[in-house]
Amino acid sequence: MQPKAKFRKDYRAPEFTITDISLDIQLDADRTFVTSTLKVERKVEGATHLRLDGHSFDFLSLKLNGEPYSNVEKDNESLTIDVSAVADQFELQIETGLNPAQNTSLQGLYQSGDAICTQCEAEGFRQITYMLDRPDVLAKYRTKITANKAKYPFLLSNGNRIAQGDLTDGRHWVEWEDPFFKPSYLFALVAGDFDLLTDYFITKSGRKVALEIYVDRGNLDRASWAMESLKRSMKWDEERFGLEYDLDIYMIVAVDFFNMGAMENKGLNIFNSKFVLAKPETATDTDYLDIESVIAHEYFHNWTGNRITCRDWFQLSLKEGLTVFRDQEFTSDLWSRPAKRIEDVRLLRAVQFAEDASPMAHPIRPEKVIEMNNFYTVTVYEKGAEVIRMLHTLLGEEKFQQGMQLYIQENDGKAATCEDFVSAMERASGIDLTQFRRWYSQSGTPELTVSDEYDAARQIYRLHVTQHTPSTADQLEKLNLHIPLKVALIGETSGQKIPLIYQNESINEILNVTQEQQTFEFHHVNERPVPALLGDFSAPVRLDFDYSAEQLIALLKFADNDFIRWDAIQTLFNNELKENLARLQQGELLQFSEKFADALAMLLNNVTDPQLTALMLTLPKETEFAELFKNIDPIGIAKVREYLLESIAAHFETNFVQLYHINECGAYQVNAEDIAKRALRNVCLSYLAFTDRGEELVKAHYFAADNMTDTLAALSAATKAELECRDELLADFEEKWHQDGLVMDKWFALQATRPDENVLEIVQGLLEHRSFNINNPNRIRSLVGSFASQNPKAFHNADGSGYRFLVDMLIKLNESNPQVASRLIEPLIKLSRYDNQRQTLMKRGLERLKNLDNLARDLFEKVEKVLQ
Ligand code: B3K
Ligand code: ZN
Repeated sequence: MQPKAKFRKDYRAPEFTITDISLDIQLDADRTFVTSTLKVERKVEGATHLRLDGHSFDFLSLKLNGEPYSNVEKDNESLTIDVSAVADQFELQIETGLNPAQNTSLQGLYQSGDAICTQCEAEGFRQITYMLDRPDVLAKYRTKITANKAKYPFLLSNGNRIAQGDLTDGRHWVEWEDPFFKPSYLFALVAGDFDLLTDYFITKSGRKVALEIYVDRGNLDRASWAMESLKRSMKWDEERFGLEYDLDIYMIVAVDFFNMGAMENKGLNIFNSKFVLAKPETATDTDYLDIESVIAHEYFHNWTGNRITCRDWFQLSLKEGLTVFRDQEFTSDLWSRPAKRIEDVRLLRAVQFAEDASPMAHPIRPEKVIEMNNFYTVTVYEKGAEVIRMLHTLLGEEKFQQGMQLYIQENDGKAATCEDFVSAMERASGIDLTQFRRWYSQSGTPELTVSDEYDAARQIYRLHVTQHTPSTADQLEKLNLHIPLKVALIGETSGQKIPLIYQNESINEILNVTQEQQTFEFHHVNERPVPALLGDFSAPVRLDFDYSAEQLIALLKFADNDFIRWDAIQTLFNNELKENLARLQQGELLQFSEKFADALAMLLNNVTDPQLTALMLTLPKETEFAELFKNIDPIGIAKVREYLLESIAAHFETNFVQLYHINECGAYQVNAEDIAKRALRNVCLSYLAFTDRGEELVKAHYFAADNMTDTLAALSAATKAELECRDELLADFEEKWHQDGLVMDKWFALQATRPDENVLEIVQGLLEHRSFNINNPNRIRSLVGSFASQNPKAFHNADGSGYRFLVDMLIKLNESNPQVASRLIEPLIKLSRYDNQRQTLMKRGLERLKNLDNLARDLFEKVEKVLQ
């Protein structure tokens, strides 16, 4: 049977609802029994059949109003109960049996190490028991867990602990009650033995909230950063959004086996241990910041996600786009706003733009879904956050916050839609968002083509703006969007910022682009300006303006918007790459242009902001460069990129040495100043690795390091520059850390992205490594995922070996963990971007998958879309 698609337009309110759920869970890794007692209410008069979702368990019994009941029909994914003769309110009792230890899908109830935990979003609850498993059914939960006390001293669920006791047979039980109505996807349960870090937070209204972080035994020294991050998040949400936590307890549990980053279950977050555990020897600066932002993200969901949830899964961006926007703002307020913006834009351009150009293109509010797990995408999340950010730009902070208040007032305790949100913003601000709404229904990356014209005699400057959204796999026709375009004008010779004036009136720096073609006119422009376009990346679009190198250098020198300065150097990098790729393809010699060298020299000779300089000096990754082209030449890009690396290193060796020494830090500390210094120093190291002093310097850096940031920087520099010392360093690292999976993930990822010709062989060998485990998603992502998505040169080897390897892995994962498989397949479904020969080979791989007789719906949805 082929999996069937669901459409947004087919949404119907449920005919029945469930108001109370009482779960009695007899827990054991090999055999768990769940008794679920549901209070059901008929919502639509005359509704005769109640269809409950459920699969992958043994259905043991059903009672209706206390009596065994058999007037039911059961299929592979549901149980339909004939309730035609029953009153409008009734009670169901359902008994199921499960085997968590054998559940490798990591959805529903499963074993992670020695613990047992749940993952229910999006549709995992139905793997535990029969349920109206949809987000618009909100119920109150009471959960009693009984399990062996020695093996599972902690038994956790949502809400407040209301009772507990010991049994005589070595088991104990704990009962939890969650006073808030919630959808089934927010249900959680954890059982295990942990080290526990406790703390508390006093909310702005003076309530004391107990904070608890559960980690594997022996990891207590890695939990404090997460705790501090949580407290900072709680405080920030009170200050910036006026939102206060609502329960008396907030728990976070770190587990090693987890399909994603983390999960915002009410009062009981479950986290991938990668986003909790940190100490200087094991975590990099990036890890520290990532942990803080994921902790914040899940915490922020308590309001945007849990108190107000989604009516249906098509509305996912309602909670995800908004919550990503909130976590981005949190990080920007606490650290460097421009640095955060730049990182986010890099991700958007490299990954989201690529998604728009792929068979998986979809609007932030999808119209059609086969497997919901496939839609937790960069489009729904990051582009979704961009849409919220544009609203913020158009409304300003004050009106935006008024809109938030209204949205919360109207929707608290409900399952809402994206429209509910936009409508609140519209009414609170009085700004017409009719055209803006199209961002929710239209997929694809809009292109803004801009040209200019200067009338020196009349001191008039004009910007001609054209918008065009190319059609996407899911949608041929595109409409004009409302695009906020942030501009500044900078005097080409004076470097002065020119005020924006139209007919003697000051005008806003945000231009409203709404038509296919528009001209914006500026008066009293007394010298030829260089336009700084799309400041702060004010909209998720591709911008095309034909800047000369001189103009880009002027922006680099004079723009006061850091994003614009960074973007100017990006454009210089991009142009340098494009020109050289053309040379390479025509068999000409590669050249390092003087203009480009001038720009870099300017940058290197005026370092005032180490963090920004580090970002500006970072050469875009292969995958970022790839997005400049419709047809990607992976081998050519890798070659030219390496040529640029080497040329920059050779040209500026002295500067890099100098900066490397100036930016040395004392003992390791996680603070903005040191993070910035380390970032700059390690960028310098990455270039210096390609010079004659590389060998000595990198090795010394490695052995002098007192923290993972520096250790990894050295290891990475050695690997990328293929230094002689790299095998010694890699072996040293492996010996030291082979028992620590999270740390080894960094090592696996480096191995998978080695520039060596025989990297695939190495990767295949590592599948047998003592630290590798194919059932752990983190290990798979770092070894197999990094190879397929971060080593394009090897993955796209013309002999097709990279594709064959990935497909072999996917065939295995299709059975054990389809959700992870479906993430891993991404580079393969983007085949239309490559030459015919590669396309043929990629197609062959996809057909192998298609012909499997048990292809999971996750992979089916993607394979089907490509081969169509
Ligand atoms: N809401 C979860 C993601 C669930 C993914 C389900 N496949 C984490 C988050 O976005 O915060
Ligand atoms: Zn989220």
